[in-house]
Amino acid sequence: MLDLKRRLTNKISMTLAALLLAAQPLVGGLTTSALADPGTFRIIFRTAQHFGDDPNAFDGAFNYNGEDAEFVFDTPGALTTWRSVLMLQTKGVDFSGNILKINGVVLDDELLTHAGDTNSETFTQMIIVQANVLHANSPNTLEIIARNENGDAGGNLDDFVIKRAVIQYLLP
Ligand SMILES: [Ca+2]
Ligand SMILES: [Ca+2]
Ligand SMILES: [Ca+2]
Repeated sequence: MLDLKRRLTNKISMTLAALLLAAQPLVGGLTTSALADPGTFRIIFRTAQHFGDDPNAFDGAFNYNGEDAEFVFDTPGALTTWRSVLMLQTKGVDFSGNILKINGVVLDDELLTHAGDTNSETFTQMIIVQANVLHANSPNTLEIIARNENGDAGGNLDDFVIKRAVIQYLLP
């Protein structure tokens, strides 16, 4: 168990390191060096959250939110005129129309489908958050909404789990 925890921690560290490298093209084209732009991150939540319409879809193993939930997080001093990156670990996403919003704005990137509810695969996804979405001086909200196969509310909603949510953003 400890070993698993350590491996997960290593995985996250590696993801962050890879992301720092990957973030450089985001600020490419500036005359100043991308390396001079500091960044930081916030953990939005770290306890696995279940969204959907079937409380027993994962044997009740995760915190069940029903159709949707909203999470509040701060990004103090964020350079909000730049894009940021939301990282999510997901499980059981098999419909493509689920919705992610930050501060009421629907994110361009959607949750990627990768495996059904009975598959134990966990998938790490990086999502670009558009510029001018984050708040530097007041709390942000991340809203996660489960949708059915047609991308609508009601009926058989996709049941899925988000195990962690982390946002990485630039500082001035
Ligand atoms: Ca709810
Ligand atoms: Ca369902
Ligand atoms: Ca599902």
